[in-house]
Amino acid sequence: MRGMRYEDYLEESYEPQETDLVCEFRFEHDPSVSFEWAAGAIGAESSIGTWDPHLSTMREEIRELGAKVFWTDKEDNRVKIAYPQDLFEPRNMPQILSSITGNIFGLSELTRLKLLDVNFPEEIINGFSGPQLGISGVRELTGIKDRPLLGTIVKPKLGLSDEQHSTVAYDAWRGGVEIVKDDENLADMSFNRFEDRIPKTLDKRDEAEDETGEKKLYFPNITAPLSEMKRRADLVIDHGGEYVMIDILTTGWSALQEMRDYLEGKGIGIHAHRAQHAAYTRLEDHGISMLAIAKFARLVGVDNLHAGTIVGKMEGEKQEILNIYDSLRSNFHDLKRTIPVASGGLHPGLVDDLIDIFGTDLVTQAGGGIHGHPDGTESGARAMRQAVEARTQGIELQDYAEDHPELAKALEKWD
Ligand code: CAP
Ligand code: MG
Repeated sequence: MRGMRYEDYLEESYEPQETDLVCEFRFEHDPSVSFEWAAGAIGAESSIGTWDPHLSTMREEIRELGAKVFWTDKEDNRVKIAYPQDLFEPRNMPQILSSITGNIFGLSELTRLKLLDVNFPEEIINGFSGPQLGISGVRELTGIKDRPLLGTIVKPKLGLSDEQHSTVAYDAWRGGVEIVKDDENLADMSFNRFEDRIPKTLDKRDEAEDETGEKKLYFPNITAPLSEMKRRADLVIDHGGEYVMIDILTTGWSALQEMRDYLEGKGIGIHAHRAQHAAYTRLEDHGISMLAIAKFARLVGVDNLHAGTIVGKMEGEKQEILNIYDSLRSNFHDLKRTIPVASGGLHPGLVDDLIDIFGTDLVTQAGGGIHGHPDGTESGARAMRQAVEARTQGIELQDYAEDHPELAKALEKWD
């Protein structure tokens, strides 16, 4: 039987089938190998191949399972690769990612490799649950139809006691945000026990709802080993919570998938924090794009996903972030839509820019930009709400600030 060299995985006459999973990669290679060798190596090592072309165990029918590098752009070192869906176990995101984001990133001659984009065949899409609430569900839950949802992260991110934490949350809700969330590294701490924080903060949510007549949401961070996450989710549900927050990259895809299944039918939303993403996404020429990660996350089933701000403190290229927002919010098969979350360095003075750039289907979160208000959390939340009101009524922020002192002070400090 013919051997299968890396170059044999190039098949530019191949037309991808509807049953193929298709990935786009960009790469750089060592001068000791050709473009074709390197492109083929990506296809081979992410599907059925290895370095020795002459495997005594190879069978003619197995060759068909090989990935096909069907499109190449030598100028830009980009390739598109089609993978037959039989290479993948449906409903097994870790297995899929062990293939298309696995060994290939470490091949010696591939000096750089970035997974830019991925498109799944219908059978794989249909195997996953997708978001349980989606954008329509979270809008229904909050009753807010046509403006961005407003949220805050309790700050300082670590150090407050459970009592202090719940008071900060209460102040923010009273001031006018709908959502209060824990920070990504807040779990069950010696100074702030999960079991104490949850009932206290959810009680404060109830109080704030009674006082304001508005629906309020708390996103407790349940990030932990899997069995513990389930226990913490149960605790949240038992105390009347409607959402949990998970750091989806540090807990991992298996845990996320299991949690999504665990919450099925319970109507509980998942707020996905993407802490660690920049270790994969930040380098332009190596890693996994945030667009690809967003697609994995929506498929598995997160309702809210941190997706970048363009105007805030976190790095991110404008067009790339817009593509991520589009992807999360697009109508796609039967999957519900995931609401993108803009977070990091935001404050009331940036609300106009955010709506100009992203429209209204997003969550706008501000931590420092609310708790850093000169008059405290409640005023900070009020200022944020006023900024959105101004925009909704078509009034310039500065004009609206004339008779809204909280907004005026926020603009004075940050704008
Ligand atoms: C924001 C934040 C968010 C990051 C996430 C923080 O706080 O709580 O976790 O912005 O970034 O800890 O930095 P501030 P991303 O509002 O005080 O900046 O959404 O890019 O993953
Ligand atoms: Mg944070």
